[in-house]
Amino acid sequence: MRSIFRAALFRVRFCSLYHGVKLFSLIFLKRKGATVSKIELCHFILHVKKILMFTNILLHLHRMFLRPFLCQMQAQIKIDNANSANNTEPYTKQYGECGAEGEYIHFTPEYLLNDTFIQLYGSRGRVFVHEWAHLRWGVYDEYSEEKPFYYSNGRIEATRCSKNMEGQFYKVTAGGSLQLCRIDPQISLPTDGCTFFPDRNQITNSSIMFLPSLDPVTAFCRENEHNYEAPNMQNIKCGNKATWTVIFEDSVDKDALRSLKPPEYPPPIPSFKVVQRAQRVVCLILDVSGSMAGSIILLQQQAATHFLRIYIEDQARVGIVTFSTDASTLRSLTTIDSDITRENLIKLLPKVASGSTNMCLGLSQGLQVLQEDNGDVLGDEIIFLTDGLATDNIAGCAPSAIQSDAIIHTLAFSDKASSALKEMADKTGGKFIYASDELTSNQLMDAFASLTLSTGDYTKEPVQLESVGKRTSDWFNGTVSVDQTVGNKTSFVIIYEIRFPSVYIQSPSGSIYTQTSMSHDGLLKTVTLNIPGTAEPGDWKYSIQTTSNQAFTITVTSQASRDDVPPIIVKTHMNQQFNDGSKPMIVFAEVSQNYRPVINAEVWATLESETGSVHTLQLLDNGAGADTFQGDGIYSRYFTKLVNGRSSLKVRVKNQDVQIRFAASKKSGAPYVPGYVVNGVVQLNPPKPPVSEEPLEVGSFTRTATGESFEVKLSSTTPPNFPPNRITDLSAELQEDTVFLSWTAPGEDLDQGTAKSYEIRWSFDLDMLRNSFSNGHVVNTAAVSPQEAGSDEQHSFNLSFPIQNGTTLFFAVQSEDEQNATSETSNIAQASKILPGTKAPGVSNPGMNLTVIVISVCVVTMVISLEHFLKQY
Ligand SMILES: [Ca+2]
Ligand SMILES: [Ca+2]
Ligand SMILES: [Ca+2]
Repeated sequence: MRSIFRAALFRVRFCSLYHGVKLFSLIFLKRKGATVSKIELCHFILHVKKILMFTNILLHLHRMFLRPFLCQMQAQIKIDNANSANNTEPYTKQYGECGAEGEYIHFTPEYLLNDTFIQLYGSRGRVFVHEWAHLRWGVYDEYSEEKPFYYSNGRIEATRCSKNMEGQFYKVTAGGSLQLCRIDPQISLPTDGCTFFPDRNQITNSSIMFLPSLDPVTAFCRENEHNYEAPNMQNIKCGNKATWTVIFEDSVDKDALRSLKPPEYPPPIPSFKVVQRAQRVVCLILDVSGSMAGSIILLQQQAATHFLRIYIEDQARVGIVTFSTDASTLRSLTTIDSDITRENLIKLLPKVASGSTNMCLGLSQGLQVLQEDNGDVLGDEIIFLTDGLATDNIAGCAPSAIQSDAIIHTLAFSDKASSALKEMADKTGGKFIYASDELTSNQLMDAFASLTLSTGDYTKEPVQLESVGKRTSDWFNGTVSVDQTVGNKTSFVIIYEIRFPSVYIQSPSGSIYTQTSMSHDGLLKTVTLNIPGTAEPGDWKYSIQTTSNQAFTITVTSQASRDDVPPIIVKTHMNQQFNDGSKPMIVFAEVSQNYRPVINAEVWATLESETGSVHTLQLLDNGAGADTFQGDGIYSRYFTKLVNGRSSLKVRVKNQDVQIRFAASKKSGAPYVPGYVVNGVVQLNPPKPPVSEEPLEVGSFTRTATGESFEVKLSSTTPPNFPPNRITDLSAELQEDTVFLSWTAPGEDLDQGTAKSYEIRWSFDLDMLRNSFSNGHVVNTAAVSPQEAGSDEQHSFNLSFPIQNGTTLFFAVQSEDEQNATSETSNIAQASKILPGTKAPGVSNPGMNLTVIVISVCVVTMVISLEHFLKQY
C-alpha cells in the first residue's frame, strides 16, 4: 500500500470543493484499482449550494481556481503515509501571512480509510472544508492546544469561536473516567488536561475553523459572532479579524467572492481526469547560439552532465535538442537504463556555439521529441536553457508551447532573458531559474538540481549536501557533514576554471582520497569522486589546492542510506515571485524528514541579484516576525533589501554541535474531538491517537537548496522603507499590581535591525485597543529601548491604581523606526487578576443535575448570549 499512496499525491485543478465525498470515494477507487499514480481533478468549477453530503454550508464559490498544479511535488492535497506510524491527523501546512494561501493539505491513507477517525475529527467532508479554508484562504485555527482556556469578564472560557458555543469542562483520567478540572492558582486557569466538551446541540452554527465536526456547525465565524478575545492563532495572525472577513477581504478569492452571483442549479457534475505518469519524459533544449560561446557553453555542458549523471532517474526517458540558427535533435527519447546510456548522452552534449538564437525552433523541435513515445506531451518536461537573447519572436510562439500541456522549466543565463521564459514556466507548472554565469556562484549546477520533480519518494532521489564556490590562489577547504539519513551514491564534483588542482578528500575516520581515486575530465574541467557503498557518516573534509588564481566549485550529492528512512530535505521559496516594493518579501525554507519538522538547524539564505548584489539572511524558526510558528521546521525571514531585477535564491542548512530535534508536525488542522455533551452527559470519544515522537539520531548534517528566481520592479526610485514588523507574540501576566509583558523584538525594517521605540497601551476593552490603539491608556516606555530584532523583550510596570480582583486587562504594542514609520498593532495580550483562593465568579454547572459525574466549581458551562446570536442565513 505504501507505494501506491506514496505516489498518490494528486492535485486539484481548476476545482473547488464540491462533493468532497466524491473526491474521497475516488481515492478509494484508486487504491482498489492500484494502478493510478496521480489523480487530477479537472473541470470542477463550482458554485456550491451544498458542499459535501452532510453540511449545508453556503459557500458560493466559482471561478476560483486559477493556478494549475502540474506536478506531484507541488500537489496541494497530498495523500501519503504519516510521518510516524501513529500520527494520522489531517493537517494543512500553512505558514504564510493571514489570508495567504497555504502549502498543502496532508491526509494519510489511514485517515481516509479507517472510519473510526470520523468520530475523532468529524466527517471527511467537514474536515476537508476546514483544511481547505487553511489552504486556500489563509485563515487559522480558532481552537488552541497551547491556550485552551482564557479568562473573560470573571469567567473561565474555552478558547473557541463563536463564544456562543456551549459545553462543559472535565479532565479525562488515564483510566478514561471524567474528573473535575482543577484551577492552577498561578494562572487562575484550569490545569493541564482539562478539556472543553461541546454540547452536541448548539444554538450557534459557527465555526468551521473551531469545530467542523459538530453537526450544527455550518458556517465560518463572522464579525458579529467572532470571539475577539480567544487566544487562538486566528486572532494572533489576523489581528482579531473574523475568518469570514479574512476570506472576503484578504484571501486570494476576495474579488471572485465579491462579484459572486447565486449559483445555477443543479451545480455541474464534477468530472475527474486521472493521469498516470509511468516515468519521467524530459527533453533538454540547449542554446548553442554564438552568444553562448566560450565559458557559458562549458557551464551548460558541466551542469547538464551533472544532471544526466546524478539527477535524472533510472527508467526516465531523455531527449536532447539544440538550437541556434536552426534546431536539431541530438538524441531522440532514450530510456535511462544504465550508466553507459547516461555517458552516451553526456558525450552528445554540445561543446561549441555559433549562429543566431531561434528559440521558437528549439521549442517546437523539443515538443516533437516529446511526442515520440506516445504521441503527446501531456506531463512531459522541457528543460529550456538559454542566454536569453532571442533572435526570433519567442513571445509569439510561447502561447502554443504553454497550450501544449508540457511542463516547461526555463533556465536563463542573462538578465536580458525574455519575460516569455518566465511566463512559460509559470503557466505550465515549471520553474524559472535565473543563473548567473559567475562560476563561483555554482548557480547553473544548482538550477539543474532543483528541477527534479519529486515522485514523493525521497529515498530514491538525490539530495544536495553542499554547493559552494570560491576564487583563490592557494587553498579552498571545507567540511560536509554526512548524516545518518544519507550516504548512498555520494559524489563530490569539483569544477575548476583554468588548471587541474590538487584535491584531497578525507573521510570522518581519516581515510584520504586523492586524485588516484577520482576521475578527471580535462575538457569538462571536472574532478569527480564517487564514494563506493554507503559513505561513512560524519564530517568529510575537502582541500583543494591551486597555485594559480582561479575559481572552483564543489557540489556534493548523496542519497538515502536506507530505503525505509527518507532523508532530511530542504525546500525554499519566496512568498511571491514578483514584487513592486509596496510589500516586503518573505524567504521560507522548510527543513523536514518524512514530513517531520527538523528544528534547531542553522539556515542561511543567499539572495543574489543579476547585478551582482548579494544579501545573506539567517532564517529563523522563532515564531516572530515573518515566522508564523515556532518550532515547525519552517524557517522564515523578511527580505527587505529589494534590488531591481531578477534574483536567485539559495539556502544552506547546517546543524553542528546542536541537538537536532524533530517536532510534532501538526500546526493547522481540524481538531481532535474528545467527546460531546449529550443531554447533559459527556459521551467520550476514544483517546486521541498518540503521536510518536521517537527521535531519529542523525548526527550533523548539511544541505543546500535552490528556489525559484524572483523579480523586483520598484515602482519608486527610492528604495522602500519598511516599518518594524507586527509583534505577534506579546504576552501579559499580572502579579499583584505589577504587569509583566514579554515579546520578541521587531527590527528597524520588519524583522531586521533595531527599532527606535515602542508604544505600549492598555485598556479594559479589547475592541477599543484593536480599533483605536491611540485611545488606549499609554504606558511609560521611556526606559525601554528596543533590542535587536529577535531578542526577548520584557517590560514590567505598575498601573497607577490597585487592580481589582477579577479584572482583565488588555495590552498591545506598536513599534516605530528611525523614519517614524509605525508598525501594525501587535496581537492583543490579556492578563487577569484573580486572587488565589477566590472562587472564580461565573463558574457554574447546570449539568450537575443531569449527570452522575461529580461536579466542582471549575466545571463551566458556556453562557448563551442570545442577543449576540445572529443567524448566518
Ligand atoms: Ca510524450
Ligand atoms: Ca517556523
Ligand atoms: Ca525601517
